Order: sequence, then C-alpha cells, then structure tokens
Amino acid sequence: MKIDVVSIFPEYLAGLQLSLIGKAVDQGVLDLNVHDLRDFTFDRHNTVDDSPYGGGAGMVMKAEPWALALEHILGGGSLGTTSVEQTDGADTGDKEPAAAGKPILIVPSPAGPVFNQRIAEELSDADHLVFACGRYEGIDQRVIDWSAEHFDLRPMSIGDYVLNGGEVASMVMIEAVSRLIPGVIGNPESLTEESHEDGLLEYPIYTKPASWRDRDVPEILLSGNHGAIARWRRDRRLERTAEVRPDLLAELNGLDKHDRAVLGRFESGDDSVKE
Ligand code: 6GU
Repeated sequence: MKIDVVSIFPEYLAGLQLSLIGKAVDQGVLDLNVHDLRDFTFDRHNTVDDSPYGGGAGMVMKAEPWALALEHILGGGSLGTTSVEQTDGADTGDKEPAAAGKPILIVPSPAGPVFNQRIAEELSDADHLVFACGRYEGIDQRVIDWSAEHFDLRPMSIGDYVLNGGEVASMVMIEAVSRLIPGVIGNPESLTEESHEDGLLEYPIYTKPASWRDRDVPEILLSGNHGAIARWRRDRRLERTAEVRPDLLAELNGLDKHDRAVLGRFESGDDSVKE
C-alpha cells in the first residue's frame, strides 16, 4: 500500500518510523511518504495561510499549495518528499496503481464522520491513501471540492474532541489501517481476538506469576480446560462491554442464549441486545 501524508509539520510523522509500521516500511510492505506543504509555495515566506473571507477568528489554509501538493502526489513524483524510511527500491508488490480507482484522500477534521475499526478494515484494502493534514481553522473549501474530482474524498474525525491539526489524527488512522495489512503484524492471530474486532471489548489477560501481591490469576485459566477458558473469556468480554461500552451492544449480532443470559445481568444493556 502507498501512503502519502501532506503536512506543514512533516517531523510530526517521524514516529511512524518506529516499531511495526517502520519495519513494514523497511520491508517494502508500506510505501510511506511525508510531504512538506511549504515545498509547494513560491513566495519568500512560504505562506500557507491567510485570513478568512467573511471575517472570524484564526487563519485558513490557502488552496493553491494544497492543489500543487495533491497534483504532485497524483503524478507519483517525489518533490518535497521525506521517505519516512528509505525503501531502497524494494518492490512493494505487484499491484498496479494505474489499475486501481482514484486514491482515497482522507482529510482529518473534527467535522467528519468518526473513524472506527470497520473503516480501518475498509481502508486497509486500498492501494493508495493520501492524508491531508490541515492546521489553523482548516483548508479553503474550494480545494477540498476540487480534490473530489481526482480522489475518493473522505473527511474523517477520530473522536468528539478538538486537536490542533490533522497530524496526530493521521498517525492514529495510519497505525490502525497499516496493522491490518498482511505482513505488518507478525502473528495475524493477534488481530482476531481484539477489542472492536467483532464488536466486543477484549477479555482481561494475565501472565506469570500466578500469584502477585496476594492477587491470584483466575483459577480457570490454570485449568487447561480450553472450552471452559473460551467460555470464561467470552463472558468477561460480554460483561466488560456491557459495563464500559453499553452503546456497542446495540450493534451485536449472533448472540446465543448463554450470551444473552450473561448480558441479562446488566439492566442498562438489556433493551438494546438483539437476537
Ligand atoms: Cl481528524 N482533526 C482535528 N483537528 N481535530 C480532531 C480530529 C481531527 N478528530 C477529532 N478531533
């Protein structure tokens, strides 16, 4: 997968060099490039913002640098690019970008629909993602509208709070998406029993020692009875979800009688649980 990020703070994205994402970049599984928006300005001060028409607080990002940066990415060039890690020409696979549809342009914004695991899964199938990290009050709407002609445009929020810019939000989304790409996570099985994977939060986990400061690991986990352990874990997931995130219960499918009995203990979740 190819990922381009445009930002006035490309250094922000340096964290993506670390850990599993960085390794995927090294191995050529991910082709990640960060572009400095100021490289697409031509005045002495590399101006990227100006005051809003109609008045109001703050500044607005100018259309032209964004258009040039995005056109540059569409052209597949490398001006203003910091390869997060050199890919030393590694082959990223046999997908032809030309055969794919429009690249997906994600514009992080608190005004977008909220990103979640379903969207991460959907995006992990894409050939090319582009993240446009706005700052200040946002980007001139005309270049957003223009971009929809060339990209599959996806404004996206990461939650109901306000950040100073799209960089951290982009990193959140890049991490959530890339770890779903085959080859990025060493043990793909660890993807299947996670919170949000099937709509339930994950069960509590323990490691040695079996007794720690007078606290014992639940007996059943030491029993070697795999069926009983699986049931216990599912019960804990149901309980935890009902307690902490009752809003998730409404979305659940495929609950059996036992599941519903466990959830029955939580009055708040009761009404919303489907067959
Ligand atoms: Cl994606 N961007 C900004 N600036 N603030 C946010 C956000 C995104 N998601 C939640 N708050």
